[in-house]
Amino acid sequence: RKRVLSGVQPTGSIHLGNYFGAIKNWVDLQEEFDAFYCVVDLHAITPGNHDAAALKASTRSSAAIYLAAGLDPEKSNVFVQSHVAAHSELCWLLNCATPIGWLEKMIQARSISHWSPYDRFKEKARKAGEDVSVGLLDYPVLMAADILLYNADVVPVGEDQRQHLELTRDVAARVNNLYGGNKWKKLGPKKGDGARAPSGRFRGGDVLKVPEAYIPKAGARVMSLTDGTSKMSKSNPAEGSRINVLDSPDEIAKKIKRCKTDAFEGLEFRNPDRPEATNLLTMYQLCTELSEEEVIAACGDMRWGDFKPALTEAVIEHLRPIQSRYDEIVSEEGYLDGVLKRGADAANEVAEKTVADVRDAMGFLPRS
Ligand code: AQP
Repeated sequence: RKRVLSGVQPTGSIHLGNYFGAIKNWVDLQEEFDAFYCVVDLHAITPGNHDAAALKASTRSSAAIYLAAGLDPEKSNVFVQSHVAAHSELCWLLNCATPIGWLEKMIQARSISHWSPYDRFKEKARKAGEDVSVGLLDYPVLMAADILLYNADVVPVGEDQRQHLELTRDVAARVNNLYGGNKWKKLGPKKGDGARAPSGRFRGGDVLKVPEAYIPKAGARVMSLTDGTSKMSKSNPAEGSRINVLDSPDEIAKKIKRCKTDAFEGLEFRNPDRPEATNLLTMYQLCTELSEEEVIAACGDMRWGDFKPALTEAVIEHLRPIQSRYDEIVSEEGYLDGVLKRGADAANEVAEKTVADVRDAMGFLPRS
């Protein structure tokens, strides 16, 4: 089976964007793939000034939301990134094989609108001021390590992450070029052209599998409630800009009541002058699982005053079963920890093997 790997950063509450854009798709992918889904806590500390207690709470609650949203521990390995030490170790090994210019080029290449790594870096760097951390520049290498450790075939990330996958490929190819010649590879009975090793193995071979830059059909994009042109985000200081998966019905109602709309008649998708209309209709469509035509048939003639309660109801109803599963998961003593332990054990087994191969190829003395 092909393997899929993905994760969300525990940098706050998981919102409808993370859920519809990522987690909900993972649930479908677990049927088809050997699935590894982690809470990427090591990525969450790149701002350099995180709150330790909040990180812990957010890591647990993110993992519980993964399960509540439908990830099945019998089908998916759900784990916390920092529980698999190989992520940090491989990141360091890759750091030393990655030219710094590759990272600088990534953040300078202004591309794909506000989803680009450039803007992510600039925005976060601006907030951090002079204290901007090395980790913020380096996180694409950590992401490369995440992917390469598991030989992932599929990495379900948004278009914004395409550059990261390309960097991952480049770094893997460079490690293979630099150190592949040191790897002893079994070539079977047929004679290869490498030097014969004592055990009958031959020199040469790839240390890391270069992943295909395959990005499956992107999940839905959910935009901010207060600005239909910027994405819904955990780090937006305005709480009213997002709906969290764990928001109470009252909070959801309040946020939708106050969300930005426009002064046009009727409701429509994709009018470039009406980003909020597109976003709120999309949210309605995602929550009701209706087609676009059905949404327009039901709501096209509505005024905002009628649509907002309908949207509120749809969001609350969609989230209700997830929230009640969440409550069960967190109240069952030891359940979540058990799932995360089994997930980390399975992840460690794969990741340790990869990092051991890299260590060996790079010339580290094996521990006896
Ligand atoms: N608004 C969104 N719409 C659709 N998908 C989204 N994702 C994030 N926001 C939206 C997807 O969620 C996954 C995990 O995201 P992440 O936690 O790694 O970081 P992010 O993309 O930067 O998400 P946030 O919520 O905006 O976090 P902060 O504010 O901490 O940077 C990814 O697959 C992403 O595409």
